[in-house]
Amino acid sequence: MQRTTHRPRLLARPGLVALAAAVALTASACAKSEDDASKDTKSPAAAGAEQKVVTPKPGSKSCTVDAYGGEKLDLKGATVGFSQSEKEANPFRIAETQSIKDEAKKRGVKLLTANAQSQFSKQISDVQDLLAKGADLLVIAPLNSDGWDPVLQAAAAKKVPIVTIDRKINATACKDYVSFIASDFVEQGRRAADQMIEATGGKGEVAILLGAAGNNVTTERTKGFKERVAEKAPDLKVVFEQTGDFAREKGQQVTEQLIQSKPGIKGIYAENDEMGLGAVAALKGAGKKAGDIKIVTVDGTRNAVQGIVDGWISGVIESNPRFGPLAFQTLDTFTKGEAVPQDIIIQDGAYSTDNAKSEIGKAY
Ligand code: GZL
Repeated sequence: MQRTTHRPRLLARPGLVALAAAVALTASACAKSEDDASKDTKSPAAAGAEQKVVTPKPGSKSCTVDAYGGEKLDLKGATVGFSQSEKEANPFRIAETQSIKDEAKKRGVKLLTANAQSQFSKQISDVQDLLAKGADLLVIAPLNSDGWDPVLQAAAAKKVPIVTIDRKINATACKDYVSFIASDFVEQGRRAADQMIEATGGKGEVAILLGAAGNNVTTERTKGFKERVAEKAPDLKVVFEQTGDFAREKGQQVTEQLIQSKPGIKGIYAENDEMGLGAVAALKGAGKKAGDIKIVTVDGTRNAVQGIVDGWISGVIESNPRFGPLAFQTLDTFTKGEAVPQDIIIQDGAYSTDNAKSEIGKAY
């Protein structure tokens, strides 16, 4: 399966055209060849090509600073606060934070950052702290989808607009936050199912290493996978589901239990690469050979794509964490008074045995 990239569809409304055009520029300007990417002077985490292409969600409403109740301002003179959710042990988080830092630096925007170390209560206090330190705008990568009211009220009281990236918060667009920029996680689950069906021949027992609870990524990646399996491979049965909390160690522990309790398991769908790599470690520890059990994961980290090359992993669906260009383009367009989409869906690539070796330079 070849990696796919799409050209963004331009929309009729001026603000959205400006955003889409700018992002198209960003995407094309950054869609480096592998050689260029290898010469990238940025940190390894952000070295890959920016495969960010944008399709404002079909039917997405737009948001303007007037409708939101904020004030126009010059982004260059503003302070942006970035709240990261999980500890930077996961390459997804490392690349995401690096992308935000790189874009702020490129645009000459003052950036304050905070990392919640995967503790939701800390993320709430982090954001309150960013507001207290004078952030004029906020970019938040939420750990959980619920529990944001205290922050939303505090930001609204100071008229500080919020752009959310990656995971969704259950709140009102263009009132509690301006825009939500993310992958289509249900589609990621569907594409993972396609790869699992191909790897297993569509028959046998498979397990799901679920992501952490309390966020839309886990629910939507699970939904997409199960729907697709039911639709395309009724003889492929999900017989085991347990959370690995998106963590490598937990993914390994759960897989160790899995192969004891389900010795005939044929495939493992890991809802992120870290858990998938934990599963590989468990299989190696149990004396399995590469390919004995088919593993499909989601993210697109370099170690997981290398796992395809080494034969331990069958496929990786990308979840591109490089939100920097899009997040700042959205803030720039919005603070100028132009309309931005309330929902921006990025389009992700995929890796398989067909392209893992040639495209690993785009992994993070
Ligand atoms: C997905 C992101 C997920 C990654 C995991 O956008 O929220 O969180 O897939 C991370 O690696 O833990």
